[in-house]
Amino acid sequence: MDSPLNSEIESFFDSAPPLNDRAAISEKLKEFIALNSSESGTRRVACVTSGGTTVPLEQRCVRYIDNFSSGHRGAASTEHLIKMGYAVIFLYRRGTCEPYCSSLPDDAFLECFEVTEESAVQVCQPYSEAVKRAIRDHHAAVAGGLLLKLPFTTIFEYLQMLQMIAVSSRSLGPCSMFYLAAAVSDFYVPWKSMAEHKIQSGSGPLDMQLLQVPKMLSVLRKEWAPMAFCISFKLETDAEILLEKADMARKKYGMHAVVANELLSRKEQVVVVTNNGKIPVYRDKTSSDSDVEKPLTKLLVDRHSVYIKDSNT
Ligand code: PAZ
Repeated sequence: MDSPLNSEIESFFDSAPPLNDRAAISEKLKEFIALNSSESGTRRVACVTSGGTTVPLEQRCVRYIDNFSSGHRGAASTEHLIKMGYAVIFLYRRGTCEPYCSSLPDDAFLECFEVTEESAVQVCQPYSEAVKRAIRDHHAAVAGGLLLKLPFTTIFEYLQMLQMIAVSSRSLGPCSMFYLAAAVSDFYVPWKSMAEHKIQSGSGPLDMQLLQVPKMLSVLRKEWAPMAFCISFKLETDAEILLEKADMARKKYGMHAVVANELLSRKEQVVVVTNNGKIPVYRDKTSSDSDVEKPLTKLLVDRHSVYIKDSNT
């Protein structure tokens, strides 16, 4: 690793605070990958990233930079991928949407429950079917070894965990998919130059320089998981530049597809940008409980099938 980009990446990882539970995460990954690989046939495994990373401004963090991502895209896509036979490593921002929770009520958690005359706890009637279904589907996916949930908060945790997942899933070869829907911070404060204690407000305006987070997509493609099928997402607020930026990212980072979406319409339509065309994908508006993630994941799974077939010939 001696290019300027690689030395930026090295210095990002060198300066990152070590992951608290690295050994436990590594063990979980090892078990999950082993469970889904067998001599009779490896299951396809997708790493779905979801939600936004934070950028701490202080080591004993009181303040941080955040972004809008709700994690809905990642959570819904995970459910569809599992339905289509994938095992999913769900790398998600703590506190954002999780798979099988989207049909649960938005009401405060405690409003869904009541205490019976016999002092048992039960789910209030209007919610009971949705809660039962969510619990059943979630527990079946986890117990069946089809869903591994790994939470992150900061950009440091996210990138370290992504690297661990990519390197651990190398043995899956082309059966591995990266579906990178998380909104990843573009700028950060290096840990070593970060204030340890809460920044004081008495000394006038805050003057702080943020470094650019090195782009890890090309290193993911070339070094961490060179055989994996990789899909990244591109979000813009200006529809005029969206498709061009998505295509630039596809070429620059060697992605197999880039999903282009615009902030306000992202739940209704996206465009999948590939080397042989731009394919618009729409939510089925005739059904109120449909989502755009269903046709999107179907299309990408079909592309992944072709990729696996081509890799094996
Ligand atoms: O998490 P969400 O459902 O609210 O939004 C999904 C999304 C817009 C974060 C995702 O589709 C996406 O574009 N992620 C990459 C964002 C980026 O360009 O960094």
